[in-house]
Amino acid sequence: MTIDRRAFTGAVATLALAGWLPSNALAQKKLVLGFAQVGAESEWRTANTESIKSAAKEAGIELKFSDAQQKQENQIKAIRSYIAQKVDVIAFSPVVESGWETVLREAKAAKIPVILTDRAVSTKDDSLYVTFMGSDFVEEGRKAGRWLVEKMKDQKGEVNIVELQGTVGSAPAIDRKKGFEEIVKADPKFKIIRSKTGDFTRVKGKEVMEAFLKADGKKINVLFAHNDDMAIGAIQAIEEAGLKPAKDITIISIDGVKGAFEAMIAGKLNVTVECSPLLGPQLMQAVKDIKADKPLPKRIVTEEGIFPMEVASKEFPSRKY
Ligand code: GZL
Repeated sequence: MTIDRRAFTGAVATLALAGWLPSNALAQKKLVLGFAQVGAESEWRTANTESIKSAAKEAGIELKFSDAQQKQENQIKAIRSYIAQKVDVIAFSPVVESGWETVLREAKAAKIPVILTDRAVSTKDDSLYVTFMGSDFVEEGRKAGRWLVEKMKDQKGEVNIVELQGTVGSAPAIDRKKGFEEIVKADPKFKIIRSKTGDFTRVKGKEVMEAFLKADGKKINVLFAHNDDMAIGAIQAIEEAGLKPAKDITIISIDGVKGAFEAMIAGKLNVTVECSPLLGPQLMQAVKDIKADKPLPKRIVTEEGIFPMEVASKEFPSRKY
């Protein structure tokens, strides 16, 4: 026999009001959040997980947490288990944009609200989630492009760019590419000569950069990496090829994790565009607001900056991730 969580809460409230239960009986019922995380692929993801876990503890929310190891089928399985457990709210960071409508309809049918964090899903039916909180990845790509255009404004000849893309089909990979190309395509001297996914990891970032160097070596002027972890892997490949990162090849990346600041301080990375993983507090507030029937905007955008190597030493001590 399964007890419906909401009916149970209503009964407890009635009994408490009638004085038949201690008035704090309801107060003891913790909100339960089921969170299906992408994986642990990068420094960014680790910081994001830490933010969610510590914020849940701070907010007194019971957190059920799963790590999908960057596999969509594992995230879907986790969401289905949260539905079966009748959690109060489900939240997740969709590893890729497509393929979510069926499981989101199951959550809707079970009357469990869903919050998207970090990455978006592609769906025409935005009733399938309450809100999407996270960065504007297109703007992150534009910031990277604008920094490069400014840096290369006096460069007369061609500027050959290689690109390390994030996970194929993921919102950050699609949108960062879109924003970067929107800016650099305005000047024909910028040419993206190679572009391949490094799946947001250091290992694959190094492997793909090794292949780029083997194919185009001396022709490469710029590396645009969709995240710091791939850039850090690529820096190793560039050094092993006998080249100087951030000097022989200008390197632009995104996230703003500690490893990127250390690379900039060491003079091996030129700039990182901030993408904050610290979504935990905002997520917990949204969970509480939903359960208190407070309206939430469909889209909550995180405010972010850009950090060139010249400011890295000054900024590093105050970085939170
Ligand atoms: C961006 C996030 C991306 C990071 C990567 O919000 O989804 O996934 O840029 C992480 O480091 O793996």
